[in-house]
Order: sequence, then structure tokens, then C-alpha cells
Amino acid sequence: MNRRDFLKSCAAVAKGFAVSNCAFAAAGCVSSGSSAQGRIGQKRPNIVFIFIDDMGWRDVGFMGSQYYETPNIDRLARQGIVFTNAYANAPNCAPSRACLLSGQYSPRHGVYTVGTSSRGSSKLRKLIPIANTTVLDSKIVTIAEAIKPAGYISASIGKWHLRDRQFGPIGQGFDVNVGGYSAGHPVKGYFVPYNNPEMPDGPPGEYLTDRLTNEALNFIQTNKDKSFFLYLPHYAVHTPLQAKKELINKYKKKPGSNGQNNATYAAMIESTDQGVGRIINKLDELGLTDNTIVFFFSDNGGVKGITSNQPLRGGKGMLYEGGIREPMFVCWPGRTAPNSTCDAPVIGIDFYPTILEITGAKKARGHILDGQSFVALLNKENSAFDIKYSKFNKRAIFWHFPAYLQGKAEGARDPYFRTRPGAAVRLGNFKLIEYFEDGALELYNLEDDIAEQKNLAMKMPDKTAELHKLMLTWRKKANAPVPTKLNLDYDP
Ligand SMILES: [Ca+2]
Repeated sequence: MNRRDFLKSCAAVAKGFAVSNCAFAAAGCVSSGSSAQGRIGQKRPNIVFIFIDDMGWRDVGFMGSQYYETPNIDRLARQGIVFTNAYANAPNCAPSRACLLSGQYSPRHGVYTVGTSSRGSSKLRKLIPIANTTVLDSKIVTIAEAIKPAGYISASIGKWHLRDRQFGPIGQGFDVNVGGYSAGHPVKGYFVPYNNPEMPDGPPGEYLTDRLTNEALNFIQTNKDKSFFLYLPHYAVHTPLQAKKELINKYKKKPGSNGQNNATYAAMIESTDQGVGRIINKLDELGLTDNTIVFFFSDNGGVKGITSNQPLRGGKGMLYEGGIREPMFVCWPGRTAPNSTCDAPVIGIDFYPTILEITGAKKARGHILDGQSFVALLNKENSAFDIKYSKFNKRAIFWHFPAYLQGKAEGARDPYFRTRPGAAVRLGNFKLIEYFEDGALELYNLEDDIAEQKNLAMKMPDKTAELHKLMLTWRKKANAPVPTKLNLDYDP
């Protein structure tokens, strides 16, 4: 039996919640006592993963926005633990998603950026960048495939952006797909007609964010007696900026704050928040709240010119904090302490092992996981907290971006590109960025310079060398390609 047939058989059996331990254990992908009912008769926890597109670090009330209104998201955040140093694996959509779903750093799957890695004027590109992959290989065991043998039914409702058909959500282990295919944004806009091949149009005037919420509610209702994984990657709040008139008018009357003042964007955020409120209510109505863990995360930083990521430097497309630091919380009733925060750095690839631990599912044999489960961080009462916490602060995390991303944007290193081929590493409070064109290094101490204004590379050569060495060692281990070939068109 090949892996795909095996997973199919897992799915078929899992639907009946009568998983045969020995068959699956033989393939190395399930823990003992594997049924959705678990050993003590309690249904395994449901997972709701709310994944917003392009939402900046400060684009929600719980992260301090005074302009955007997100009362439902904030309420959920207050009931859970807010991670203040949560990172996307990349500063843009597709690679961030590929890393999240695979639990692997970009060099393992080759999804480094969106579309071509040769963006911008060829005359301004010194190097030939590493070719990009726009599809997540179907041989890679996604998180949906990994938890299926533990009895989970899963849905992807919203943006996929890693190709379609056998590479779409269904081909990658989700039982349900609504609206997910190769597109990275609503091609025809946020109002019907959507022209989305994976979702028939709704009634005239229907708004996409509301529709995805409706679909999420249907999935929860239909599967209320099962253990479910709802992956809800909203198309919001990515461009095109389109929202409901009455909400836009509301924000037009409201004064901006801290550089945030786009009424249409604010209205898109509020519609998203209303959707979260409806999901909370549905879980309450069905008595599922206590057994449902909600994750909230975004795939990259806010877009400069639309929102403000202050005090962070830069925005979407950059390896500065504004491009990669995300609003994030986990709400696990009975486990996370209300009003708690955690400043240990976590990153997109950590969610896969975290969800494996929560669901009791096992990693598929041979599948490399680059991240670490942060379940121990979710409960401050846990005696292991201090140990685990220090472990996360001592761990280095990496970004590898051997591509050009064009665009003039405030905070960028040069006026033509948001990012030129480069890499970054964070260890403790220090972050090092390397630029492959000229070998330039920038070192920042995020503890007292979160805005990345003071490059300490010359001032702290030992720290710079320590982090650079970590980067080189990791690059070798992950087989991460660095562009070295000169571009003959280069004529700045
Ligand atoms: Ca995005």
C-alpha cells in the first residue's frame, strides 16, 4: 500500500471512529488508544484555526489598535494566552502557508515566495534568485493528513494558495474544501460573483467574509458529534480593499490612531471579527466551547500604506519585524489562564507539532518536523513551564528568502525592493539579517530596539558571529540554497 492509499484507508476507518491500532501503528502514524472518543470516553478536542491574511501585528484590539474594532476576537484572546513574539515563516502568503501546513522550513518544500522569485526590474537585480515552487508537493504529509488517523474530520474554508486539484485542500488531506484553490486573493472581489471554482456564488450582495463564516458554521453544526479540525484561512484582510458600505461609513467618521486610518480596511477587519463572534456563539450553542481549542494567527505582516505596524519596522514582504511578527493567541478552555501572555518566540512551523500533541496523533514516519510543540507554554500552572519557556528562548528560529520582492515601501532597506535575497535568524532577543547580494549583516536587539533602528553588527562582532554561524549551520542542515550566480542584466 502506498502512502496515499494508506491515508485514504485511514480516512475511511477514521470516519467510523474505530481505528485499528496495530494497522496504523505499523505505519508509524498513530498513538495507542486511538479513537476520537479517546481512552476516557471524552471526545478529542476540536481545533479551530483562524488564519487571517495579511493582518498586521497591531491590527486587532488585543494588540493595542485604537482604530480597528475587534470585540469578539479580543474577548477570545482575553480568555486565552496571547503570544507577543509569534512569527510567520515568511513575509508573504504562500510560503507562510506551506510552512504552516507541512511543519517544515521553506528549503524542504521549496515554496519561498509568491509566484516568481525574480520580481522587479531585472536591471536592479544583482543575482539570479533561487527558482520558486508554487505548489506544496502532495508527497508531503500535511497536518490534516497527520491527524486523520486519530479520528479527525477536517475542513479548509477559505484561501489555499498552494495550487489546486490534487494539490488543493482535498488532495492534501482535508475532507472538506470551500473556496480554496491556487488564487492568493479574491480574484473578482469580495462581493458576489466571486468566480471561485471551489465555491458556487451565493445570493446577490453576499460578502465573502460572511460567506466563509456561514460555511464554517455549517461545518461545525454538521460535525458537532465528531472531533473536527476547522482550518479557516480567511481571504480577508488581503486586497482588494472592499467592505460593506455601512461599516465603511462608520469608520469614515472615526478619527485614525497611530497611523491606522483606512476606513475600508477597518470595515474588513470588523466583518472578520463579526464572523469570529458567530463562531464563538455557535460553539456555545452546541455545547462545544469547553472541548474546542481556538488558534488565531496571520500569515504575514500588515501592508504598508494600508495599515501601520508601528512600532515595528516595515511590513508585508520584509524580513523586518513588521513583515513577520503576527497577532496570535490560543484559547483552550480549562487550560490557558485568562489574560495571560507569553513572550517566548514561536513560529509557523511550531503549530503542526503542537496540534499533533493536542490531538494525540503521531507524526508520519519519515516526515521531518522543523518546529516544536508549544503545548507546555499554554499552561502557566504547569511546572514544566519554566523549563520549556527557557527552551524556547534558547532556540534559534530562521527565515530563508532567496528571492526578490519588488515594491517601494517605508521601512525597506532600499527604494526598489521590499526584500532582496536574504535570510534572518532570531535567538533570544537578538536578530540577525543577512543580505546575499553584498553579504551585509544587520544585528538588532529586539528587547530595547523593537523598531530595528540600531544596527549593532559592528558594535557587537561576537554576537554577530554567533548568530551568523547558527545561520550557516542551519543552512547546511536544511539544504538551503543561496543564490550566487550573477545576473548579466544587472545595470543599476
Ligand atoms: Ca498574506
